[in-house]
Parts: sequence; structure tokens; C-alpha cells
Amino acid sequence: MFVIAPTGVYPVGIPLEAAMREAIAAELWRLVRDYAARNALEMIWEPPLARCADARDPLFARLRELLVPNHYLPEEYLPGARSVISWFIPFKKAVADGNKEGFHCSAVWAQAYLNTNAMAAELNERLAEGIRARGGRAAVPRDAGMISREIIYSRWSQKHVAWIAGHGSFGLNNMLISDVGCVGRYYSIVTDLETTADPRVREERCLYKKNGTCGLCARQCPTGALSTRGFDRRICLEMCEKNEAVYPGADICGKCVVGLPCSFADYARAGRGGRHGRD
Ligand code: B12
Ligand code: SF4
Ligand code: SF4
Repeated sequence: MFVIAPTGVYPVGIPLEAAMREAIAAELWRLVRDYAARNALEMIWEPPLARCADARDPLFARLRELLVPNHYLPEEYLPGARSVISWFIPFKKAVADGNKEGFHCSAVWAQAYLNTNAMAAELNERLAEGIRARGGRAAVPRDAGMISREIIYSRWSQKHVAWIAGHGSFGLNNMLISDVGCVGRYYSIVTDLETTADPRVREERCLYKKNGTCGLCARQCPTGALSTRGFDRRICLEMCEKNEAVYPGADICGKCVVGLPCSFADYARAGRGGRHGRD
């Protein structure tokens, strides 16, 4: 049985943990469509995916060694945290395809970035209300932007959180390749509700990492910031700032994300990273 609460659609009478992932994804999709309609926005999004991590997973502490020493722990956002819900919102293929040509990113790509970030803030608030309505506590990670122009990292790396939550594997382009590809954005929310953690994706989804082929993302990079030899985040940031000069607020680029074999794909199919590819 399902009830429609003011803040969401959640199954009643069965454990939250079993149904949470699907219910949250469905609720996010409803909220996305509602947001687009209320703000007269074109529907540039595909249905979101939601995954859960155990907030006490030791990998969160490992991010302090792998990324930045002051990377947040879920517990710091919410004392008593038990779960981290990580969600991915894919863009429609046309949004990505429109960003293939040219040195600068497309106007639609820039607008998609701005609109998605604005929408995500509201969606996370709605999710938090839904969690509170179920008797739980929730915190939306603050301070998740780039630390500074000098320290081009975040203290809450959404793609690493998404990796821990079992969304996908990393590509040569540094993107986390989800079950439906890498074109889209990740967000998250911390809660003290108990959930069943999703298994991590073990399968290598990037062809370069898998067998040394492809490398298209690097060839498409207009600056050389991304190559098979590595990634220069400063050169990439400078390119993103060139775009921001054209599209205020949008320090992005994304030529290494679009028109690729990993941009849009069905990795969830059994044998290609579905259940067989998870640990
Ligand atoms: C700072 C930042 C930037 C900086 C630095 C980029 C970077 N790669 O870190 C700049 C401004 C340059 C930038 C550019 C872009 N960004 Co940016 N950025 C961020 C931000 C705020 C923090 C990222 C961070 O801390 N990274 C940590 C570093 C260490 O990651 P990394 O350099 O990529 O290296 C890691 C991976 O390669 C990974 N890895 C590789 N293999 C493996 C294997 C294993 C097992 C593990 C554990 C890890 C791993 O580990 C490396 C280090 O540990 C996040 C939002 C957030 N709060 O998380 C968005 C974010 C990473 N950006 C995003 C995007 C889409 C972009 C752009 C495409 C711009 C655009 N929208 O057009 C480009 C892509 C550049 C690139 N090829 O990497 C998305 C990625 C979505 C996805 N599908 O993964 C994010 C997550 C934003 C979001 N909310 O969705 N970004
Ligand atoms: S374009 Fe090819 S090399 Fe680059 S991340 Fe995707 S699969 Fe890997
Ligand atoms: S975002 Fe642009 S500059 Fe940065 S690595 Fe990708 S293609 Fe290169």
C-alpha cells in the first residue's frame, strides 16, 4: 500500500530499508516534473537513480587519505548518521549532443547546469521533509563546492560518495559512470534512518580502463587538461572559467563527457555491471 504524504510517496507497512531506494527515485522523479512545470522549464532530465551507503562505511574516512584531509564524514553533518542517500539525475541525450561542437560549451549545457543545481537544492529539502515525516532526521551536506581556486577539491566529493553508494565506476574522464551513463549530476543527503547499503559496482565500465581502448573523452578535451597520462585540474578549471565568462555562474565545459560510449548506456543489464558486476 502506498500513501501520498505531503512530501512524498512512501510505502507503508513494509520496512523502509527494503523499499527506500525505489521510493526515493520515484519521488525524485515526481518532484523533478513538478519543479519543471512550476518554473516553466523544458524537461531536460531523465528519471533519477537513488542508491544508499552505510554512513559508518570506513571508506568515508578513507576519502581523507584519497582526496582531502578535511573531507567531511557523514557523522559531521548529522550526529548519529546511519545512511547516505546518493542520487544521480541524468540529462536527456539532446542536452549532451548539443554540447559536442565548438570550443565553448553550449548555452543549453550551461543552463542545464544552473537549473539542475537550483532544482537539486529544493529536491533535497523535500527529501529531508519526507524523512522527517517518517520520524527520521536528515542533513543536506553543506560546503560541497570547490574549496578554493587554489584547492580544486571539495570537502564532500559527490562522485566518491556515489561510488561508495554503488552508483558506478570511474571513467578515464574522472566521471562516475552510473547504470545509465555519465551525463548528469550527483547529489546526496545524510539521514539517521537505517537502510540496506547497495553493493559497490566492481565492473570496470570505462573501456580504456578495461582494455586500453577508446580514450575518446581525452581526444575531445580542447585544452589537453585530460589525457591518457592524467588530468590537470588547473588547466581544466581555466577552461571552465572561460565558459563562465560567457555564461555567468556556469564554470563548466563538459566536452569530455558528451558523445562517448559511456555517456548513455544500459550498464544495469545483467552481465554488464548489473548484479553480476557488483560485490
Ligand atoms: C572541484 C570540481 C571540479 C574541478 C576539478 C575537477 C575534478 N576532476 O576534481 C573543475 C572545476 C575542474 C571541474 C570540472 C568538471 N566537473 Co566538476 N566538480 C568539482 C566538485 C565541486 C568537487 C570534485 C572533487 O573534489 N573531486 C575530487 C578529485 C580527487 O577527483 P578527481 O580529480 O576527479 O580524481 C579522482 C577520480 O579520478 C577517482 N578515481 C579514478 N579511478 C578511481 C578508482 C577508484 C576505485 C576510486 C575510489 C576513485 C577513482 O579518484 C581520483 C582521486 O581519488 C564536484 C562536486 C562535488 N561536491 O563533489 C564536481 C563534479 C565532480 N563535477 C562534475 C562535472 C560534470 C564536471 C565537468 C564535466 C564540468 C561540466 N559540468 O561541464 C568537468 C569535468 C572535469 C574532469 N574531466 O574531471 C560532476 C561529475 C558528475 C559525474 N558523472 O561524475 C560533479 C560530481 C558535480 C555533480 N554534482 O554532479 N569540477
Ligand atoms: S570515453 Fe572511453 S575512455 Fe573515456 S571514460 Fe568513456 S569509456 Fe572511458
Ligand atoms: S571539462 Fe573540458 S577542459 Fe576539463 S577535462 Fe573535460 S574537456 Fe577538458
